Amino acid sequence: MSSLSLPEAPATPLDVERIRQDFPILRETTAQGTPIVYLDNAASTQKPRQVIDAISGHYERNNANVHRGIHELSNRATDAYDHARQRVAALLGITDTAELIWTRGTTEGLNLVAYAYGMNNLRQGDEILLSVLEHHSNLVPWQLVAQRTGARLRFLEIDDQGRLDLSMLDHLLTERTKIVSLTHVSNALGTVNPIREIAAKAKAAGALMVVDGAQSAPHLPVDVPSLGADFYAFSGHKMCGPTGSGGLWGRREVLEAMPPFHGGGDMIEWVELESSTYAPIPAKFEAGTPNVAGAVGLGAAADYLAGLGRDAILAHERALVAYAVQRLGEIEDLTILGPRNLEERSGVVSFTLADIHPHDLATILDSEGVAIRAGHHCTQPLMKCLGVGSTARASFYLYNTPAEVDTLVDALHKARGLFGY
Ligand code: C6P
Repeated sequence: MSSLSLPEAPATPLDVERIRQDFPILRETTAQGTPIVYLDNAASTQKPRQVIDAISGHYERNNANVHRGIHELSNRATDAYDHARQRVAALLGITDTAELIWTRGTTEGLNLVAYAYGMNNLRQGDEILLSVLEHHSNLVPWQLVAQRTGARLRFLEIDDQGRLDLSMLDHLLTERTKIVSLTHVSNALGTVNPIREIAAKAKAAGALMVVDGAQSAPHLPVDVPSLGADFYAFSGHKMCGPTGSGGLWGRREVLEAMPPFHGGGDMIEWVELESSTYAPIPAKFEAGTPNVAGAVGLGAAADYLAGLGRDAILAHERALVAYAVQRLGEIEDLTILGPRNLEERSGVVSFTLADIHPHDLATILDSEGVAIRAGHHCTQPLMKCLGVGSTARASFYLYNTPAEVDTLVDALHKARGLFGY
């Protein structure tokens, strides 16, 4: 068995065995009684007891609509809702909490910017600079803006390790560039982009900088305002929070100058039959009854991550990825995509194994209790660039262990055998 000759497990600053006790779902097994090894964290992370309790506690003790009622429960719900915003803002280094707008996740945050800003400010001849690394959520909204306004989409390309070709910035960033919208971390390859450096160049060119933070907020100790961008979108469910929760940070001046995205209750100051004035930010962008329990759960998730320590989480993931890359490297015919320098990647390891279709690999791994994602990862243009239809992707988080990496590797050896390699 490979366990006889395993490399030494990496040192981690986290007490992972204790942390795992916080996550009830990690005790789940398959129908055959095999422990489930959850390595699909880039898609969605699991939730600790603290988050689950915060949500059920909200419904058990504080549930009512917010900002409307003058009664005990509405006041409690409003306090919890506002407190959650402060907790999430604190985690991300946001000092002006009005700059943090609740959304359903990254997709909604990026659409908010595309519609409320892009549709209203761009015109024929303007350019939007994206990259071939982008998730569909940071492509399709801009395609819609371009189709409607006549703006043109331009793209940064990547090198053979999936890193952005920053030399292209010199000729792609011009006075025509009105928006630069890039992912901080690639969900398909794990590449960490030098956002601060790019944002500085975008600003110098007079463009607005938008950051897709879906894969950075959960994993990196991000201090959002200091990235130098104008917008940063993230998803709660990828950082121990509930599905349907998330946020968009925007620079106050830009948010105040922008028209609303959705119209309805709670986002107004005064309404006449023919026109309205709007509430100050963030309410201006939060029409309708919000996802109060989602915000409360995300607030609890922010406290949980802050309690573990953002640097410690990153160090743990880095150690785990280094171990995974080393162990996966032992498997013949396995190719790891993305940056070779581990400092340039996050907790995502995308790979192909011989000519086994990634969906077949994922199915065999699933029969061994190992959950990975296989497919195009909502990055079809990137897959085309890489010359692959799809990849298999293992993605790690704060509760994963080196032993789980070993289980992944054993399952891949088994898959290889089943395919006659
Ligand atoms: N990526 C993955 O398995 P939502 O769905 O709104 O929470 O996040 C969208 C999104 C945007 N940008 C990046 C970089 C992302 O990784 C994601 C979500 C998941 O990779 C689901 S496709």
